[in-house]
Amino acid sequence: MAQIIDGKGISAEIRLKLHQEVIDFVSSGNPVPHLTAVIVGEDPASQTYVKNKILACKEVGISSETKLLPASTTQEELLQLIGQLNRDDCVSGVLVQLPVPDHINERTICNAVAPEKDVDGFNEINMGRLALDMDGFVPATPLGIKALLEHCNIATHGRNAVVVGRSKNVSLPLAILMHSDGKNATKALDATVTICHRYTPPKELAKHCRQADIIVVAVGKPGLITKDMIKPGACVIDVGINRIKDEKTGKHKLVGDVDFEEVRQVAGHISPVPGGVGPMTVTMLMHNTLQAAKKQAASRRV
Ligand code: NAD
Ligand code: L34
Repeated sequence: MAQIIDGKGISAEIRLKLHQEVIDFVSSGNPVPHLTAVIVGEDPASQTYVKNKILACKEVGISSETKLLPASTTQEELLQLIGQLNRDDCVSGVLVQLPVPDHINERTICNAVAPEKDVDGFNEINMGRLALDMDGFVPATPLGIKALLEHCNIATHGRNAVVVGRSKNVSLPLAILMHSDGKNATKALDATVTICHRYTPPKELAKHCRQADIIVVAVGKPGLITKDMIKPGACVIDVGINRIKDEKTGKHKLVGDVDFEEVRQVAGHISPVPGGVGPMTVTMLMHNTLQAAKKQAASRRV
């Protein structure tokens, strides 16, 4: 039976350390780090995720604000707000929760956040820096997955990894972080990485997965990864979040993309949903916000 990776517990440990770091930073005369989250529209999942981020800010001593904008907000209005937040010295980090409504261009919005406040790491500058092994903000979900692997002492150097999904916000930065050189600034994982996506035929997906020592799945399809696709002892990280109706109870529940009950019988490690990658995403956002505040304080001193 696989060891279950306790993302919630590991998050709590990291948050305790971050809290102490924030206390030390502030008691050396620096302003309290501040995160501003922007939500456009009324997506219920976005409300839950941002609520979790605001609660985490309280836990680690970061001040925060959520700007709730109506779905009718124009792209121009959103860009104006981002401009204001970029210029506001009291704001250390800015994030625009995705998705944004269809009439707003997601890329234009991500690129408008100042790179030094881009705690999501979605701006083209930070994505470019990650791709080039340079220091910058790394997106929170990939950073959280790396922290889980490290915390559980999962060997990655020279190992085979499969990333299922090719999204620009999760899978691509994760694949970069997994294959890049551990000796460079991003302290990456040195694995051999295969990326599978919607056009990977199911038989090929199964074949690639069976070769993998580490499988990370970020698709949004419950039950996509089954027991027969797993090399015995492999580490399986489930990023997917799906809200489904439980046939037995009739209630709604959260599941990932991995058939958890089956796969845990063969895997060496497995992360659950909920309580796996989700809390780590929130925790790594706290890490990035503190780093942003520290870098801004240092650049004001010179
Ligand atoms: P996305 O939703 O933008 O895209 C889905 C990806 O899955 C695409 O790249 C597509 O090519 C791939 N795909 C579709 N069908 C496939 C198939 N049959 N086989 C292989 N690949 C297939 O991706 P995303 O934004 O990375 O989100 C993926 C999932 O992860 C969603 O369920 C999302 O809610 C969840 N998510 C969770 C966290 C977290 O912190 N836990 C963070 C971000 C996203
Ligand atoms: N800009 N948009 C921006 N940045 C992000 O980093 C995100 N993401 C994804 C959606 N849009 C974004 C998140 O924050 C997904 N995501 C996220 C954040 C938190 C959780 C899951 C995804 C989370 O807290 N998950 C809990 C369960 C939450 C629930 O009850 O629904 C878990 O245990 O998995």
